[in-house]
Amino acid sequence: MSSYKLTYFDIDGGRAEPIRIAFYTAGIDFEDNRISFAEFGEMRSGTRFNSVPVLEIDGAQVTQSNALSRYVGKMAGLYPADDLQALYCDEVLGALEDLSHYIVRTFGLQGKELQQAREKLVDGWLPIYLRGLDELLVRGGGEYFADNQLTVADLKAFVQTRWLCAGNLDHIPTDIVQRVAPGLFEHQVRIGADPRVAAYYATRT
Ligand SMILES: N[C@@H](CCC(=O)N[C@@H](CS)C(=O)NCC(=O)O)C(=O)O
Repeated sequence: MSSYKLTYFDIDGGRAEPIRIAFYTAGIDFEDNRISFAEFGEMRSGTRFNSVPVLEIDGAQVTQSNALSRYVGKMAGLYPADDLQALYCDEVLGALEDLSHYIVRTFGLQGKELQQAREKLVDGWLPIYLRGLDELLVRGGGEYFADNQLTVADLKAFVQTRWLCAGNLDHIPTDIVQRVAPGLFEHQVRIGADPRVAAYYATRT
């Protein structure tokens, strides 16, 4: 049995969250190494791409959150065996990653500059991605993005839309998902209530 150590920020969200939920669902023990931003600063240059999450498998570092979600997702039964359904799942993972990049680009901005950058997102990339994801959900049958069952694509969408709704991002209205992509908002509520996801969060309280 391999040993797993997942290093990421000490937040219940972000790029590592679907990986954590997938490990939990698979019933696989892993070291959930939660670090502070200061600790990340100290270890940053020791990571392969100066970023987290990093998964150490028997001591060897592997990076790239979507690849890690797929890897652990397969062990958890949260990744489609069918190639077309896997493609659908990957499309969602990739789109969500692109959307993260647009949002993260506004980090570090202050005052008017931040407001303008965020308003531009609200009028531009955010509705484009939210509507697109809503359409992909319809393609999947309305409940899940792929495979007619919970996959890591649902987990990543849940984590990201919950973040958008949480009110932590100044100048991004907390009702944007509900307003622009109602199906995606309902999906967030449904995935949060999934017994596997709810059981994971019960361990966090
Ligand atoms: N493509 C990478 C992106 C990783 C990434 O950008 N991680 C952020 C945290 S969520 C990070 O470590 N940023 C540090 C930095 O940019 O200095 C992945 O999906 O894992």
